Amino acid sequence: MTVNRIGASAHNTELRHDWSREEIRNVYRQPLPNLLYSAQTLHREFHDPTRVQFCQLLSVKTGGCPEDCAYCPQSAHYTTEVNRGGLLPVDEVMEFATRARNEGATRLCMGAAWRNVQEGEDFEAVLEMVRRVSKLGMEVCCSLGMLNETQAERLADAGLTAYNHNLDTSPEFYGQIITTRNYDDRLRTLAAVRKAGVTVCCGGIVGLGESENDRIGLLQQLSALRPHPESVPINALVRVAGTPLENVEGLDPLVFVRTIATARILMPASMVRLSAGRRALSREAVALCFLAGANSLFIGEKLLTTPNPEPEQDAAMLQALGLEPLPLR
Ligand code: SAM
Ligand code: DTB
Ligand code: SF4
Repeated sequence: MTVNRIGASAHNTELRHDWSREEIRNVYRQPLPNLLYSAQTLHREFHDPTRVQFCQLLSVKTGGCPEDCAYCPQSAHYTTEVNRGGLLPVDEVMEFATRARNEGATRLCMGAAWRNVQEGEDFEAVLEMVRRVSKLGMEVCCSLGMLNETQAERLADAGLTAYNHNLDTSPEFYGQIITTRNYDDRLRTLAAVRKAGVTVCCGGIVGLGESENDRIGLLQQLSALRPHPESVPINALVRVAGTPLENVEGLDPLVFVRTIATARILMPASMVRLSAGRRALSREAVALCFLAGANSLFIGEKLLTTPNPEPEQDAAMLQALGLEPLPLR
């Protein structure tokens, strides 16, 4: 990395948006030591490898979702243990956000089990949540389903840092996981977010029963976005009883590591987030994810509706790995 006179860093590696599946396959399939070496090299060019950003999730509206995403415990199409709820009161969200900030989180992600954003009381309340959380000095991310340009602009005006909307998997496997909306719907929402000047948080899920080619297809789609999503969450499927994917074969942790390393190589400047599914990974597998270039994790007892590792266990893990929280920029 070179540093110019005003202190801004100029990177030698040019960001590419034209990776072909063939090229990505060659990256992904390398012997693991070579894959991790390239991922580490790029990681170090753009990021401090000893720092990880702590994010915290909050489900502000849980369950009863009209979409049929096969992985999701919040879909109304399946019978799961998730209880439906209305929108959380703004004060409750603020209490949660303040606690999260005190525990080291610098980003709060609020999720709602909606197909899409609709104008009205609930959206006004979400805008108020965004305004108030951003005043705490935290990055604020929302994941509220599809939205249009006007709604994206209103979120931007409220102070939203990022909007999370995942492509989840390859275009050709997508239809086997979700039938109630298509890939183009997702891309349209991402374009509206980008146009409003909100940063994009977009990634996917590994372990859905997809093929290697589907993981490569997802990574190709993500890397073709211009600019790259600033934030790329890589989730390992949390298999939830009652969903169609409850009995899908368990994910090989090294497949997860390879996916993260390839994401890091294709999108070196982005935050690559080790997202859902950490509970099923050993401490050593998580260490490999960080070596592969992940630089963020979710802290706290819960993800949206499913458990996350215990905070004490996470603290011990980070201590053993010598990783420090990334302070607010
Ligand atoms: N309803 C909104 C949407 O789908 O855009 C926002 C919330 S939704 C829960 C956000 C993301 O969580 C999904 O796109 C999916 O990638 C991830 N997700 C949901 N259930 C999951 C599970 N069981 N395991 C891993 N990731 C999951
Ligand atoms: C993302 O990619 N992962 C987060 C966030 N975006 C909203 C959600 C994970 C949800 C895991 C299942 C649950 O707890 O309900
Ligand atoms: Fe609804 Fe989002 Fe779950 Fe799909 S992932 S069922 S859109 S909450």
